[in-house]
Amino acid sequence: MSQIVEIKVPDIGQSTAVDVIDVLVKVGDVLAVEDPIITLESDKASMDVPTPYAGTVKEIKVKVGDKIAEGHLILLLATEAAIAVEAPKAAAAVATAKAPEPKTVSSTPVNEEKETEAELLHASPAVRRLARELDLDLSQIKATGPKGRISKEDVKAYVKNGMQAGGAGFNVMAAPVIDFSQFGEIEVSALSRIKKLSGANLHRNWVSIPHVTQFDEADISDLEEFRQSEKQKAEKKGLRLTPLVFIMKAVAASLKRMPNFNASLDPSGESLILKKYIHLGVAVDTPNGLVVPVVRNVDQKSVFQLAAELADLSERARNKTLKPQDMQGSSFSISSLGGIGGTAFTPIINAPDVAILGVSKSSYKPVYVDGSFVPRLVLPLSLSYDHRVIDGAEGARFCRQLVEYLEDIRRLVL
Ligand code: CAO
Repeated sequence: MSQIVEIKVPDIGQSTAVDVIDVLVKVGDVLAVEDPIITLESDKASMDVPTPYAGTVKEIKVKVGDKIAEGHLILLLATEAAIAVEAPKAAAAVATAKAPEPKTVSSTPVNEEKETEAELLHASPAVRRLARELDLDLSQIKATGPKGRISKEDVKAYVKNGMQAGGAGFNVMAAPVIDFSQFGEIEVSALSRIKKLSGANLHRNWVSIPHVTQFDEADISDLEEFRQSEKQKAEKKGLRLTPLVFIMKAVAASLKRMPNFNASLDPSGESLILKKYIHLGVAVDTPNGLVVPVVRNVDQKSVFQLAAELADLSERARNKTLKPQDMQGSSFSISSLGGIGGTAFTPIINAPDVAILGVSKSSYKPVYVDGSFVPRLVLPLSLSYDHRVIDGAEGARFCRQLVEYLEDIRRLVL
């Protein structure tokens, strides 16, 4: 006869709450005793929590991002009374938690070949996940942990050394360690997990890609008039029709005309991989840092569909419910600071894309038309591109193409 048991957080060796960084099981999974069910991460270490019973997962009571401590309910498990074994003692659980074995249960779709190869390497699920998120090959990372394990510090050191950029290390002077409290009162505030991850990616992209940023301006007075005329219709559908969705359509049309911008450089640096799909990464500002969800097949969608998807993705980015798949597969990115302000900026390319469009706030400017200055709404654009792939002239032409579409969106249907 089966019975429902509550699986709670065992003694994890610290009294304060720690982050749930991975939920390794889903409802319906059949578990054996000691199978890891969640990964926790404290300031010092990450650890897997194993199930003390065999059984079938009935209900999961935690999610990634929760902060939990000893005794917190993790999940409900249906067990056969006959096969339920005594829960491991707290100390045993701690021992397991301190030395988690590599495991393969994962909610993240991964390249199976890579994973099998990676399984042979010693690294905790949290370290594997970090490596996956940073798109690093574990086999390239030097392990310095006990028994040849790859630690988080090893991953960080690898990223810092810039070894993944074709072996081109950057030997810069280490930043000095300064005790700022000698100059006045200070407070130390930990960086969020997203900030740390995106920081490592941004750093890699900034140092490994030769960026050029091309600036341009589009007269969007007519577009704005059209947007205002459609705004109410959108509101009735519960949608916000911001300039961004029109910009996305104009970018998609420009990418079709200039496919080199919708591409990735082959890791060998020998060829360009041109993408037949147009998936746009859109940078979203969240309280925890920058995330870049991807809107797929932008060329095939209406501005209303794009507005709905953008609202959904940015909402999920802000309440931390985006899935890894939602942030994969971009072929070009847009970073819009138009809702905030500024006249121009130099966005960092979201590798493996080869270009990113920065959008600043439109404003009325005197524009010389037919012999006199008239007030026109002008939108500033900043296009950063990878100069290994794109020449300066192509960069300027792409901006001009985009401006033409934005200045007369009727061209989008041609
Ligand atoms: N010029 C003038 N006004 C603009 C504008 C522009 N370029 N872009 C947006 N606006 C207006 C919108 O129309 C809206 O006003 P109304 O409500 O009156 O229509 C207001 O500004 C706010 O827009 P928004 O920012 O909420 O919406 P969006 O569709 O433009 O952008 C999103 C959505 C998710 C991209 C945005 O909220 C965001 O997070 N931006 C920040 C991205 C970021 O951090 N980039 C930096 C990355 S590099 O470190």
